[in-house]
Amino acid sequence: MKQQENPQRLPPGQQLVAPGKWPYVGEREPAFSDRPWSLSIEGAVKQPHRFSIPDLLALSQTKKRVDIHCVTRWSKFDAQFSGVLLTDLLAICGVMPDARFVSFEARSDRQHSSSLPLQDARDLEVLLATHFEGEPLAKEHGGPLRGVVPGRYFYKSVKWVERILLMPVDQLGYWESASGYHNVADPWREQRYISGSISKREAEVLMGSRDFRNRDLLSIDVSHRDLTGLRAERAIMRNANLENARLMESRFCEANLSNACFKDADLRNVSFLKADLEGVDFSGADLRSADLSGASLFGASFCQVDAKGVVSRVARFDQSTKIDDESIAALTALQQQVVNDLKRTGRSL
Ligand SMILES: Nc1nc2c(c(=O)[nH]1)N[C@H]1C(S)=C(S)[C@@H](COP(=O)(O)O)O[C@H]1N2
Ligand SMILES: [Mo]
Repeated sequence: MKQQENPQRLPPGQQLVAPGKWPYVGEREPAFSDRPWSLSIEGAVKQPHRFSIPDLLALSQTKKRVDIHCVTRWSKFDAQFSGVLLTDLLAICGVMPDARFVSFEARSDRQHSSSLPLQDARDLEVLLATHFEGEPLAKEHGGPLRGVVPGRYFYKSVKWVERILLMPVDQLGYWESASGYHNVADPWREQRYISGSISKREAEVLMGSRDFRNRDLLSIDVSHRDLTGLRAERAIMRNANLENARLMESRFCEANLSNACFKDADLRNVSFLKADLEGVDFSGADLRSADLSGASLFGASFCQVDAKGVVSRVARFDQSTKIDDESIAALTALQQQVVNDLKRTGRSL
C-alpha cells in the first residue's frame, strides 16, 4: 500500500487527515457574551488598542497557506487562512522595549490561553485570522477570530482570541500549565510534552496496586510490564508508554490516553469504552476482543508506515474486536483501509 505523503513535509510522528477533513479539538464554542467581538492589545505596549472585527477587516489583509500539525499526531496541509498580521497590529500599538513574550487569551469559559516568545511570534509571522478558504471562520474553528501560529503545534493557535497581552516574563498557557504540553511546541523537534507528573517511586507503588483509576499519570512508563487486569478508568495517561506491556482484561473506560504508545502491547479483552485515544499508537498490538466503542481516534494508528508508504506491524483484531464506524472515519485514509481490512477479516491482509 502507498500513501501520497511527502515525508519531508510531514513532521516526525504525524499523519495526514483524510482530504477535506479538519477535526475540532478542545473547546467547541466561546464563552457566552452579549458584548460585540473585539480584540484588545494590552500590557507592555505604548498605546493599548481595541479593534472591532470591522476595524480589523479595514486593515491590510494577509493570506497564508499553513500546514496544521496537532500534538495528537494529525496534520492538515495547505489550510488557507486570511486576516491581519500580528506585527501589523503591534506596529500600531508600539511595543515597549521590555516586552519579551506575547499571550493570546480566548473568550472562553476556562480562560484558555497560550503564549510565545515575542521574537518567535515575529519570525513565524503569526496571523489573527478571520477567514478560512475565503469564508468567515466557523465558530467551532475559532470564529470570528483566532490566532494562527505557523510552525508550531496547533495548540499555540488560540481560538476566539479577544486579548493579546505583551509581557516582560512568560505566563504559561492553559495546556502548557495544566496538561504538561511543551511550551515551545516545535513539531520538527517533536516537542509535545514535558516530563511526567509523578516520580519513578510513586509509579512503582501504583504499578504494584494495579489501580490507576482517576489518577493523573502524564507520561508514565509501564513498557514491558505485566499489568494484566489493570484498573485505569478515567485515568489521565497522556503520552504514557505502554509498549509491549501485558494488559489483558484491563479497563481504560473514559481514560485520557492521547498520544499513548501501545506498540506490541497485549490488549486482549481490554475495554477502551469512550476513552480518548487521539494519537495513540496501536501498531503491532493484540486487540482481539478489545472494545473501542465510543472512543475518539483522531490521529491514531494501527500499523507502521515508513517513508516509502510500506505498511508493517499491523495490529491484530478478531471478530469480537469492537470499533465504531464513526471512530474509523476519523482516521487517516490509509489507517482506515487497514482497520476496515482488519474488521472484515479479523486479521491483517
Ligand atoms: N480557545 C481555545 N483555543 C484552542 C483550543 C481550545 O481548547 N480552546 N485547543 C487548541 C488545540 S490543542 C488545537 S489542536 C486547535 C484546534 O483547532 P480546531 O478545533 O479548529 O481544529 O485549537 C487550539 N486552540
Ligand atoms: Mo491540538
